[in-house]
Amino acid sequence: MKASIFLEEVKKIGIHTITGVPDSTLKQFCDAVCLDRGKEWKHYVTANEGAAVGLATGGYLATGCPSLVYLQNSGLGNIINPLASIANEEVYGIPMLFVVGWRGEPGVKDEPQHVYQGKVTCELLEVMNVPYSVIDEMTLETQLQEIFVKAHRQLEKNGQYAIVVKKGTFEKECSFTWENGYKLIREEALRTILKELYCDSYIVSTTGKISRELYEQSDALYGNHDRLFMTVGGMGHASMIAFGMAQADQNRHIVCIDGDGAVMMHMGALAFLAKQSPRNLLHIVINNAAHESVGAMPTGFSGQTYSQIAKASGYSNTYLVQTESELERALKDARSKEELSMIEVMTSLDSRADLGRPKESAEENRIHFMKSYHKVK
Ligand SMILES: Cc1ncc(C[n+]2csc(CCOP(=O)(O)OP(=O)(O)O)c2C)c(N)n1
Repeated sequence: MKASIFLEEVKKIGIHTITGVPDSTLKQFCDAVCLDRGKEWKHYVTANEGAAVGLATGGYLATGCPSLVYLQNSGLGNIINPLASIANEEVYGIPMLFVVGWRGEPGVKDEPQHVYQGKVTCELLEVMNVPYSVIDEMTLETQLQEIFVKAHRQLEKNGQYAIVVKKGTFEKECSFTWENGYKLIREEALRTILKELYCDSYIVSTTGKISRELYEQSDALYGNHDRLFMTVGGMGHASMIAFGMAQADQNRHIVCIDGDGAVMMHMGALAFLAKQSPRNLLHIVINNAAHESVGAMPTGFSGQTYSQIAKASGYSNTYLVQTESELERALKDARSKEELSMIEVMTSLDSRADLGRPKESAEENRIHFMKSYHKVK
């Protein structure tokens, strides 16, 4: 299906605002919205999916028009609270259309973080009182029109409706590409970080390609990845996992390797970490100004730097680096200081087409990580 045809239907039911967090299943849809050749949409990439529900609520209060909120099904967790306690018909009754990318659909092989989430996706919508239809590459235009008739009816009753999108539904029609102007390649920066820190630290890494690149690079450099805990799901929570470890044993050095989109998703963690100021935690943010792992859509960030925000929040040391040698210097300096530090590394949008995925299950990764952590105690 062409995203442009889908968007025509969206327009017909009186939606002018599109907001959400990108997803690889919705890549073609997101590209079409970003390109917006007809300048038809108000489009906002929010910090997290719950924030998009907030935006849609305000938009409705001001205009009487519903908005479209797009998300990967992992974002359902982030929307549940505002959906149940603001938008639901038993509360304010705020109409909105959800477009949900379905990762982990039962019977379709997918990554471990998507399996359970995929299984409960439709049940979650049912329990949240959101009627839905599922579309895939076989869905005909006439069937889509019928779905939009149902959605429109539901929105007119001040309810919500969801269109659940299976993998491969949207065909490639146009491609939104851009450059952020930075030269350092993320995977090379990660290799430098591992060389400097892997042997005497434990690493908690964020969702997406950062973890996949760290996995391959630690294997290439050290023949194992036992000191790496990959936060494959729970986007935005890696720094709190790292803090949980750091506070439990102050004699261990913990490194969180985060992405800019992930930091933004739960940015309150920065203020919390600054207040706690663990001396044994180094927070590294790989900033490419995009959700690169799911198609490189720019984040909604203002252009201030995360290191500025960390500094203002109360981190003891912050560094902003753009080159390999600046990164090496910052790593050495931060490691010598034993105070809560953030190193923000500006990187390009490049990644390898042949990048692999972890070979063992998430549970096996957790077991190996804990064994390596407890063995040397
Ligand atoms: C709650 C939630 N929403 C959306 C996603 C889909 N997702 C996976 S990785 C990713 C992008 C991460 O961006 P960033 O942290 O900047 O790292 P980058 O991919 O740019 O290295 C997104 C949006 C997700 N996993 N979880």
